[in-house]
Amino acid sequence: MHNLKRMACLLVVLQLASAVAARAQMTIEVKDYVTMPVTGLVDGKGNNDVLLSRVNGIREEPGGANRFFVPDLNGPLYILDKDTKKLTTYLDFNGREGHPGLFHKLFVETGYGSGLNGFYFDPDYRRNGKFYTVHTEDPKVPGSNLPDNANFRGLTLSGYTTTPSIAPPGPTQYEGVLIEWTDTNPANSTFEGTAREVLRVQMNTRLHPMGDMIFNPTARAGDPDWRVLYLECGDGGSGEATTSIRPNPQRLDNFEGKILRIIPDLNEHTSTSTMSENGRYRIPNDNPFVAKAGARKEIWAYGLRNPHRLNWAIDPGNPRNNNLVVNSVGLHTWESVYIVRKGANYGYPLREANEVLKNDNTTAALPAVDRIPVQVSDVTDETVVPIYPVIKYGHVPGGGDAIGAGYLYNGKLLPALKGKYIFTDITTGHVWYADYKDMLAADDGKPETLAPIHEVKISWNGKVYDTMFPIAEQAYQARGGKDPDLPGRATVSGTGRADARFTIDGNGELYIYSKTDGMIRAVVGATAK
Ligand SMILES: [Ca+2]
Ligand SMILES: [Ca+2]
Repeated sequence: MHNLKRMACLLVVLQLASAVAARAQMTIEVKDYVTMPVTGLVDGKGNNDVLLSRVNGIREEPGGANRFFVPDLNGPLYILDKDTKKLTTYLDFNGREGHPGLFHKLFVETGYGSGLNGFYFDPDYRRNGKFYTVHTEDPKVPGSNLPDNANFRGLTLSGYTTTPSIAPPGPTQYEGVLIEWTDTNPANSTFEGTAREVLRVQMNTRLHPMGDMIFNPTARAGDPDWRVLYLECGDGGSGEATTSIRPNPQRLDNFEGKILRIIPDLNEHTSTSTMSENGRYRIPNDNPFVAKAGARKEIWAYGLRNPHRLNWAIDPGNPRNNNLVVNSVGLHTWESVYIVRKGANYGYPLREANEVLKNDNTTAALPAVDRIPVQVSDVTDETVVPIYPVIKYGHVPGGGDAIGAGYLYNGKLLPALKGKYIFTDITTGHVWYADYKDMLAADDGKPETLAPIHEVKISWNGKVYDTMFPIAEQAYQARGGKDPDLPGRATVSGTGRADARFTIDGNGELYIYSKTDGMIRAVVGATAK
């Protein structure tokens, strides 16, 4: 009896302890890492020139070269020496109207994701010097769509040709272009070598272009995923339109609202793939729609609005838990994180997060029979159960307007973040984490189960903040920014965009960058208490 009582007591204590642990406040410490050159305007009035620099991630060069490659959506691709913090312009994509860069039709003016919006190293970069970029072009700008190497003489252009655009149904405005670059001498800070256009995709509007891409970091030579590229294509604004383009994210005959899976190198996986229509890349035979008449064979998953950040969550203890994860920006109601499954339909624009999206773009509860039609060009007689997110948050105070990048932390510096998926809201600058095990548990086919998310505070220069917003605000003002708070449109934050996103280095350590203030900050500490 006495023992039982003591055990009951112990249980209560244990439960209390776990409740306290669950509520422990996570705080990350961030430190200014590098100040990016201003490529916007301190008194900007437009959509994108209000941002001091449109830094769009950090990619660490494979092979221990101690260098970051840092793309700015406005055009420059910098090399950043990790020791000296010196920035060198390696390539510049902005060749518009007297700008010195490569592409006369680069489109950066409007649309938050427009410009140089994709950069990724080939997994075999150390041996082959290859990397991939995506940028947006405006076909209406006069002139050639071939690269202009006048200021990048190391780029050999003999034999360079563009490819026919692959267009979605309906009117189109802009194009996303995927290019493979081969630097014959990766040891220096200049480009010398060749480039090859791989894919050109037209989009209905300037919204939600093609952009982010990633290779499976655990794939090795001989594996089916080795050097196989996952490439996201936003819905081009189609899904929220009230015209005939609205079903495009659901239609399997186009690339909008999809995650694509292709083999850029024509010499790779030749016996287990087929040649693409444009002859510039291959398509793996195990893609889900290769045998579906009228469907694009490149599609891996579909029904997404703006799946603008891809990441691989790697569980060192259990490779079966390794997953491609996508953060997708919602319309007026929900922001979502999805675990990417082969052939999955994430529902947009018939669903937003785990609700119905109605034709008037408001949401409603799911129907009792939760199936949606399969569409190739027209609706087929098949139906499918939509796949639902594992994380969502709302467009409400304390939430945000647009989800940023997220990562399952696998570095060494911040043990408090082990096993946690950390992510931002772009406009409000909120930071949250979810336990990865909760995300896996929520990936159960049940729309109502979601991983709980936990607010993360931010310590910077000796003070603790609830969001990245006041941090970006102080730096923006200090750098001469003329907006009274922060510039940019945002509904929930109300007074501008913190524009905060995470990225990781080669060791999986976190950095947070903000376009508004043009700063990259390193995450140097994390405590939960
Ligand atoms: Ca070089
Ligand atoms: Ca679920």
